[in-house]
Amino acid sequence: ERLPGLLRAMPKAELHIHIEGTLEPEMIFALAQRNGLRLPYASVQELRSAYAFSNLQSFLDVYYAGASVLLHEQDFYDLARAYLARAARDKVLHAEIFFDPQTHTARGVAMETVVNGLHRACADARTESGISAALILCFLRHLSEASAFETLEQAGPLRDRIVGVGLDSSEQGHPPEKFARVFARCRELGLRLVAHAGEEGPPAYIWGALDALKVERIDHGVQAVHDAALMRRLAQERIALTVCPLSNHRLRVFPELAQHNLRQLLDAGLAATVNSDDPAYFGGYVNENFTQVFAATGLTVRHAYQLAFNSFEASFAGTAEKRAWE
Ligand code: ES4
Ligand code: ZN
Repeated sequence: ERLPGLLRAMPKAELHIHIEGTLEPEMIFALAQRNGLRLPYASVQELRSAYAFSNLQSFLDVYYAGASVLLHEQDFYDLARAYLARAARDKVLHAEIFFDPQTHTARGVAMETVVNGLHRACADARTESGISAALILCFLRHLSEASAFETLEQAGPLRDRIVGVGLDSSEQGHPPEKFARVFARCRELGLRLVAHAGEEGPPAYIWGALDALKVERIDHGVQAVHDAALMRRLAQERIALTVCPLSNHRLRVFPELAQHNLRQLLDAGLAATVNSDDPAYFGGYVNENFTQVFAATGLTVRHAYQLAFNSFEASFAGTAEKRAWE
């Protein structure tokens, strides 16, 4: 079968990747040692065995605990360099990287420590391997509107190092409307807007992300298939969905990968893309997401081409970069 080879060799953009979700167990142990921290796990294998999730929240608890080994600018730099090197091997030409500043500032790590480390990694990776990368600041939706505004304030001096903002963490019970005023302010600042919606939450949260937050892309969005009017709107406006098949499988959104609805989304004319979300926790980087979802659901070469095209079209790269990829 030549399809897996095509999927791996195909140029692509990755638009849904949490940098804290690329923290491999080995790096958690290495950073804990470097920073003089004690972990509640005796070994890499013991830590990995905690990666058996039943839903989004059961994952987030482990993910935030893992991120607590990140303290210094060099830690964020090393993390992002490792991801970008790994992504380049998967033929990722462009990556838009989410980061969660509130999980770090809550531990006393300064906003500029986080952003400067990540930004320097993006700049060096660009010079050394040609991969382009941009940073998207995500607000944690389980925290308050006031905390999001405070976070935006802290990022003010670093505005030029961020392409946009997103919304992540526990979805259920935290509808997009909670952050309408924060996103309106971000829009005034010229930031690009995305939000996680319809991962576990209902189609109403996707409507809310579009209408209350005015986002340009929906992260996940797989629950849209339960609302025909929403499907028509997403197709008509070419609102991209950044779909993460292995994440959806590991978090039991689809108990079997063969049940994944990526094909249904594409065949309805939606601008779906394939991404890795938190690859250190979900068992694979972007090419693994492509090869496994294609094998499980019978997608074709035409779908592969469409997904790669969608990823570049939906990216926030400049028009000069987009021309260079044609
Ligand atoms: C996340 Cl899979 C997922 N969903 C929501 N928020 C997140 N943060 C990191 N991974
Ligand atoms: Zn995500």
